[in-house]
Order: sequence, then structure tokens, then C-alpha cells
Amino acid sequence: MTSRLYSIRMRAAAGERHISGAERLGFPADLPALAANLTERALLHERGLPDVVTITLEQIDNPLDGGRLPDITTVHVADVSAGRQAALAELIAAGVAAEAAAATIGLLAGGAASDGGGLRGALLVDARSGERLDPLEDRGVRVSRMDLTPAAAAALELILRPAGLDNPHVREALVLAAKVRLMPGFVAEICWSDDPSYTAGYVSTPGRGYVRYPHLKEKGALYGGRAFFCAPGSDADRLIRFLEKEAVIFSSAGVIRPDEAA
Ligand code: WAQ
Ligand code: MG
Repeated sequence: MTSRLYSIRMRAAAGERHISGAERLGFPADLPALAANLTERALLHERGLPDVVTITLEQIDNPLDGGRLPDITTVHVADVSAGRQAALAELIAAGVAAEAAAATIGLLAGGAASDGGGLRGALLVDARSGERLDPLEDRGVRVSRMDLTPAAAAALELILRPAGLDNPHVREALVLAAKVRLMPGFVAEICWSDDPSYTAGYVSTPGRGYVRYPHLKEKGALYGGRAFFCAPGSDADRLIRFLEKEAVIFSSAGVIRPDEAA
């Protein structure tokens, strides 16, 4: 008997301020435990206590098999300045125009929302012109409807644990990055966390996979950021529809490549 698949999303906010969010997929039998887990996360987040937590369940049909998660490389950088320099070079090597890459990093670093705060979603940026294509002003594009098969989740844990990388930040970022790589015209992604204690970030590209930098922001900084770079001439509405609505399940893990020096 086949069972219906649901998207489950959590969003926690304090007034206008985004605290945390998460997105998973599950069968009906999984959903009570997932909802409890996401509620606990919402209430225990280091960015603060939310006054509104929204949990949304939506039935979805026919998830796409996304295949394999990207391979992982850690590039050792001494500090944030070296990390941003290396991330900038990685974006440029993937085909993002130098000015577009630098301007986007600057926008994320300063808090991309109109009040100077962080977005709860991601910027969608033309890789050549640097123009912002998402019309979602203070929200950004919020990617959802992605997850791992149980076998892929088990395989991922097996490769992450010995590398000391088996934490929710890495697991969730990998799944999100894996879905973003499947959008038509994908060129690159850059991300660092908005959780004040988590300083690592990554650049994801078709050629190099998921490249992590232990320092992409200063400890204590409240603004995280994410930006998706797409090929010139991309149909933004189509990309946003894919990122927000198309369900994708990844069926295997990638590998961890040897660490690199910057
Ligand atoms: N869709 C679009 N943007 C999102 C989403 C989403 N589903 N979730 C988060 N963001 C954006 C939003 O602007 C957040 O402020 C920002 O990304 C950071 O989100 O290898 O933890 O969930 O060690 O805090 C990366 C490094 C960790 C992991 C990323 O992101 C590693 C992280 P966070
Ligand atoms: Mg966060």
C-alpha cells in the first residue's frame, strides 16, 4: 500500500524578526514525531524565544528522485577575511561575475532586508549582472519540499560522523544545497548561518560540489545569508516555483574529499 507524502515546514518568529525555520518530508506515520521535533527546535533556538511558531503540513505528489548529494570539501581558512576571499574566488571560478559576487557577499554581510536585518530566505541573483531577481523583498526565496530517503540519511551519517561533521547545520545545508543545484541554470550558491555561534559557511558549485569554510562570519553575528546565482536570462518565476514547490528526495550520499588549504 502506498502512503501519501507530506511536506512539513516550521517557521518561528519574534515580531518581525525571523528566529528559525526548517523543512522536511514525511509519511503520515512520521509526522507527529517530526512536528514535535520541529516544535522543540523552534522553542530552544539560540536566536531567541519566538512568539509565533507556524507548522504547516501539505500533501504533495510524486517527489523527484534527486540522486546523490554533493561531495564535501573543507577549505581551511584562518579567519573570516580569508574565508570570504576564498569563497569569492570559488564563486568567480564557477562563472559568477566578480562584481556580482562581491556585491552579493557585501549585501548578505550587511543584512539584506530593508531594515538592515537578515532575510529568512535567499536572494536569487543573476550571475552576470548581479541583479536581484526574486521579488520577495524582505523574505527572499524559501526552499522547501526536500529530504533524504532513510538509506541516504543513514549513509550520510556514516560519512559525516568520522569527519566530526554530523550536526544538523551540515545535514540540512547539504540537502538544501542539493536541491538548489537542480534548478535550471544553476551557477553557484553561497551561504553562512544566522545562528550567532555557527561561523562556518559554504559555496556550492556544479564543478566542485559543497565547499565548506570554517569561518565565513564572525562569532556572535546575527545575520546569516544565502544567495543562489543563476544563468543570465533565467526565468525567475520558474526557478522560484521549482525551489518552493517541487518535491525532491535524495537517495544517496556523496563523499568527503581531502581537506584543502586556502
Ligand atoms: N530557503 C532559503 N533560504 C534559507 C532557507 C531555506 N529553506 N533556510 C535558511 N535560509 C537562509 C536564511 O536567510 C538564513 O538566514 C540563512 O539562509 C542561514 O540559514 O558545512 O545553518 O539555517 O558546516 O542558519 C552552513 C554551513 C550552515 C554548514 C547554514 O543556515 C557546514 C545554516 P541557517
Ligand atoms: Mg539559522
